[in-house]
Amino acid sequence: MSAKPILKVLSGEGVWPPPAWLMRQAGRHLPEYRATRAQAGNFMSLCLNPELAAEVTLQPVRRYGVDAAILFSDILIVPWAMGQGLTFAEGEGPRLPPIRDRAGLEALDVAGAAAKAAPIMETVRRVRAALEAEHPTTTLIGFSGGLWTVACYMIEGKGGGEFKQARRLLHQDPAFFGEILAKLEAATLAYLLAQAEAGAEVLMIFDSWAGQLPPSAFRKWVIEPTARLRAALKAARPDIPVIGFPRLAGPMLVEYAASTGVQAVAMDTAMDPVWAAAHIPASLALQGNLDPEALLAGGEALQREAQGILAAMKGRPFIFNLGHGVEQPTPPEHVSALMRLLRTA
Ligand code: 1CP
Repeated sequence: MSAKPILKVLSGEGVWPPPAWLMRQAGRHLPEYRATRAQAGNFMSLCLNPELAAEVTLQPVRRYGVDAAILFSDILIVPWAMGQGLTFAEGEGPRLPPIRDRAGLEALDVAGAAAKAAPIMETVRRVRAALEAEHPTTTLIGFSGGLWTVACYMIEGKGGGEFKQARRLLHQDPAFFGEILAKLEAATLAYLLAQAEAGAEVLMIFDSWAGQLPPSAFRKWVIEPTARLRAALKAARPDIPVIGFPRLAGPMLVEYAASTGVQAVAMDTAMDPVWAAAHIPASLALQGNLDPEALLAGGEALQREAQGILAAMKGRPFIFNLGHGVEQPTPPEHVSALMRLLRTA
């Protein structure tokens, strides 16, 4: 049996107080992150610099003693590795040349993606070695985007909106949409397996825009591809648990949990943890779901919201987290206060 609390929870064991980590724990709320990012230049050069990316991955582990390190990278590295252009304009989020026709689809190079993603795997190796040496109970989480969510950016060319082009395309030309997803699926599977080979102990699938879809499309473009990905991962690496995050799935979370084969589902901020505890079988772990704004606010709001989640999750396998990423203006002392509260839960 593993001595790592997160691996225990993901094997179905209840651990209390629950282990904890935070989405976007490595990022702009940390002064040490801002310093390292300035050294790297821009966000992409930070992601592709194994020394600096490993450093920022480890920063929240050192500062807060969180139970997981999540690889510092981005879900859009996979389309980038397939040859789709990707830039992060300061303060504007990602920009990609949108795929709207066959030429865009055919330009995607699945076979070449592994070589381009090689620096990310070097980051994984470095982080894992550092954890084994200095933080032996901390789990290394690798990740990818969910296929639907990454396709949203590939088709739309940017974030920030409602992904209407992507949503239109899947209804208007499901065959073409399916071809984009098939290439993305092959590249994503190889990318996740490479992370596992390099030392990731858990894989998380971020389907941040799952909640944009009606139930029929949710089944076809979120549940089915996630189940295929999960089955293929399991065939190659039965030892690696998977956390699924179909953000804003609402009641579709139940079907997602039952049909994808993941070991844990991550609850978004809007999910009622009491409802989730009643509807998701206790054989699966839950993760989440403190409002990042309550963490930013701190004080009474933080204590109250965190206690409510703990009360709902007590007695089942659970990993404490946020319902979405840490907000940039969050004072690091609030994160430290949250960790103190959790350690004495
Ligand atoms: O300038 C900067 O520092 C860039 C900000 C940033 C960071 C810190 C981006 C751009 N990506 C990341 C890192 C990142 N992204 C991680 C690292 C590990 C950690 O959690 O600490 C992870 C897991 C992601 C995943 C990611 N990227 C998601 C899924 C999770 C979520 O937040 O919903 C999504 C949707 C993205 C796309 C993306 N990348 C970056 C931005 C600003 C966005 C969102 C764009 C939009 O609003 O649509």
